[in-house]
Amino acid sequence: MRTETEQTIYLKDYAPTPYRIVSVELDFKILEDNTRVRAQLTIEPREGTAPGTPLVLDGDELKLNSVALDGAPLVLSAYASDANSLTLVEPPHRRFVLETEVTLDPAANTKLMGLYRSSGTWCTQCEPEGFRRITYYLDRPDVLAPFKVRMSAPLALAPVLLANGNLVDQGDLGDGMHFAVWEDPFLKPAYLFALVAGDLGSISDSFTTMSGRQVALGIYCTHGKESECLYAMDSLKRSMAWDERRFGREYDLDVFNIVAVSDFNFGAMENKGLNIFNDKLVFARPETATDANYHSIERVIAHEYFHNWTGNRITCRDWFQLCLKEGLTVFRDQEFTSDERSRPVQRIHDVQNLRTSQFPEDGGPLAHPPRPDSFREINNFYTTTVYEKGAEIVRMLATLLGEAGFRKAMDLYFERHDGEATTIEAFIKVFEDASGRDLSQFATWYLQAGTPQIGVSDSYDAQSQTYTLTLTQKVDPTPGEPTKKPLLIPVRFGLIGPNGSPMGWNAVSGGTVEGDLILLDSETTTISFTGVANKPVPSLFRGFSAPVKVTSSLGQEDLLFLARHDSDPFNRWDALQTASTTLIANAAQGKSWTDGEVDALRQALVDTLDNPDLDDAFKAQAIDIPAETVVGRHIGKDVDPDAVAAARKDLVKALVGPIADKLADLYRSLEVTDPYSPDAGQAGRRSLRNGLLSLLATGSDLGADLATRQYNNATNMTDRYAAMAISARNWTEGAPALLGDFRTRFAGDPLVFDKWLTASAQAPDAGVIERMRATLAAPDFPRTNPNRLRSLLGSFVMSNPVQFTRTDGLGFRFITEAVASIDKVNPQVASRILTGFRILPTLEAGRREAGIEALKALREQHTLSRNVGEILDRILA
Ligand code: 0A1
Ligand code: ZN
Repeated sequence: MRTETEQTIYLKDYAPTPYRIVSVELDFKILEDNTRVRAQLTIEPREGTAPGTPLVLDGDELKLNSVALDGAPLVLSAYASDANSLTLVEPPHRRFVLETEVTLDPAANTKLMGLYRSSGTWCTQCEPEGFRRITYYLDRPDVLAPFKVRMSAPLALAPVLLANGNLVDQGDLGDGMHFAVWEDPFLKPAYLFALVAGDLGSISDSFTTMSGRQVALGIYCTHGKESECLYAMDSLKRSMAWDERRFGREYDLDVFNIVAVSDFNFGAMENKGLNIFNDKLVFARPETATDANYHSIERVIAHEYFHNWTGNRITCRDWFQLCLKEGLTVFRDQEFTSDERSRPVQRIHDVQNLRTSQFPEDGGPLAHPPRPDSFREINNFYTTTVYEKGAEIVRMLATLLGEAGFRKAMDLYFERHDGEATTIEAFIKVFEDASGRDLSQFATWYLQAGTPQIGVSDSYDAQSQTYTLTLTQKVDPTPGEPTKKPLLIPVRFGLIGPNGSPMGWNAVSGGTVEGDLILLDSETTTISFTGVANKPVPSLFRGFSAPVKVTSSLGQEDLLFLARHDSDPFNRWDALQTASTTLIANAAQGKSWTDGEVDALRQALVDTLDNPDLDDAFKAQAIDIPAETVVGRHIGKDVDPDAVAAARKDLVKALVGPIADKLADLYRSLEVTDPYSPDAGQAGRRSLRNGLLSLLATGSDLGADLATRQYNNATNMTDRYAAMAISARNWTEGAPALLGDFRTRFAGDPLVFDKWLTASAQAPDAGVIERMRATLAAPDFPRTNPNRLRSLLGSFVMSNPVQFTRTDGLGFRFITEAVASIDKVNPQVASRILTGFRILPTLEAGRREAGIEALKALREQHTLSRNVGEILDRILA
């Protein structure tokens, strides 16, 4: 295979740069055809740097026009330059000013890193290593400097000129050109640099901070979309208020701007004072956005805003520490949504997400620790492990320290590290110092990959009224880590008596129990509880207190007992999930369920639906039968996705059959007649109604018609999309017509087109690949837009296991061929789609071989980017 470069970067090689950048002045001349960037970097050697040490600045695909030192052009022998670096052979041993000029072609930048154009708007993406595509620089997060940015552009093309910080000057330059100067007083790494120039509409608002300062808020977008930004603005103001309340964090500039763009590699970016967003995470109106879209907008607006403290004011020393800002910020956005909406419902949502994406990553060829110690391409490490497992680790710290202890530690973190680029070690140290606890064993969570598997066994001695619980922990080997250390695992728990109420105990021996927490710190922990009057049912890992898999000793009967009686809503939900996952997994492996098992599960579902004390959103989650991919993961190896799909369908039929009319009545009764609102109450009602529709479509004859009717009568996108997607996933007779109508009805709206692409890619019928090929080959398919590509191809690999893993290899080859062509345009998007192949080791041999063959062909037949090359090698290793 030929890839760009094969170099591996190691954390152990970290060393500070020999020079520091004291200040940065940038001048952008933006013209229709190209952009000229002049940089004035004031630089000085760090203490201890030997005279004559070369200064090596990073570049990436740059074209150098000129270079000068302290105002005088540099002679050729004083520097060396190519597209990827600029080296001053022997810089002065004192403070000096380096001036460079480069010319960029933003319109040709399809990688969407650095300065590029999206629908005519000039915008930037610099995290993690995009700034080096704008100018030669020490492009790493531990180089912090104040930035002043001057930009000029044609007024007609770019009346709006934005950058980080505060606007300090602007004016007309004649000849149709104008300029603006922005200054950011806060020291920042280059990855937080941003600039936007374009013809944009906007909405504005303001926020008064807790110390009484006024902050001007703006959201910029394509003209005509302004009213679709109002929910994002509302979310922003709520985020600002919440961060003051929960963490005492106040915003620090006079301006906070957000810009929505159509071409973006991720969800959004936290550039200081100028967040840039994928427009799908800003625009919302009821007719085109679903409740889930509103929920994501609220969450991501909050996430990027919260980065101002956890990421910007305190940043990462190097990219191995990415989890320092991302895990913590995801934890913060999860907490925000929990406080704004329903805590149990949000927790279930987050755990579902962890189980469907992080667990498969952690148990497959792409497993890596939240803080990795080597990489070839850092862009491949913006993973669910760094983000979501990272958040779980912070949540465990919060659990261990308690609410007040956690807040005290966070206060210390902000106080101690404000203005610094720091590390996971320093973060842990703060928690140790604030709590007096030794967290050295806990730190292993950051350093070790793999999901711990917890074994549970128990016994009860009636005579001595002693209940004994034995918990074991084990982590399977992951790539490069054959042996594993035991972790410190907090288990929030309770014991439940035969009548369903909580049980107490007199004394505990054999392990560490703090209140309702058991702390596991070794491979096996046996704890005895005395004074337990009856044999209890244990409720373990309440609220999902640790990111582990539990192999429970509980049978179906005990699980359904928990589903009814546990005071912990998470464990009630989880008991139902485990009960149905086990039945489907066993059936897919030839061990069918008994009528009694299905009757009991059905009754538990009905009792949940009938319970007036539970809210609709929770009920919707409770009746959700685990996806095929979740069951496949539970089986773990030699998985036959056809058998799993068939078993899942059979179980839903068996559950729904006798109660189809009751479910249909309930479905009808839940129609929302009030005007649309995205609030949690209304959204919960819709999700329950759509959950029922899904059960009816898979498990009875009633669903297909109900879905068609719902589609036609829908007054909002949530209901219309659900009806179409449910029809497509069950490939009902009406599905092709609904997909056809949807496509024409919303032609011209790219974000709605994404919904069509997603639903189309999930159709389980044998014709799906042919249809996707035709979609991709259409001359007007926007091949360079990440959202379109991810909606079609990402949805297919992640949620259509039956067709993706076909035995004839057609699904695998469809994806590898697409990846090869996308890689030439946008390697980040290509490599992310390729990660879907991490499923291979879990598949039965025929499918696995077909997948490996497709990957080998990709490696042999194409010149691949470093991004794709690394993922490919790790999966094939
Ligand atoms: N820091 C952002 C994520 C992000 C990473 C890379 C990007 O472009 C390649 C864009 C955004 C976040 O956590 O939201
Ligand atoms: Zn983030």
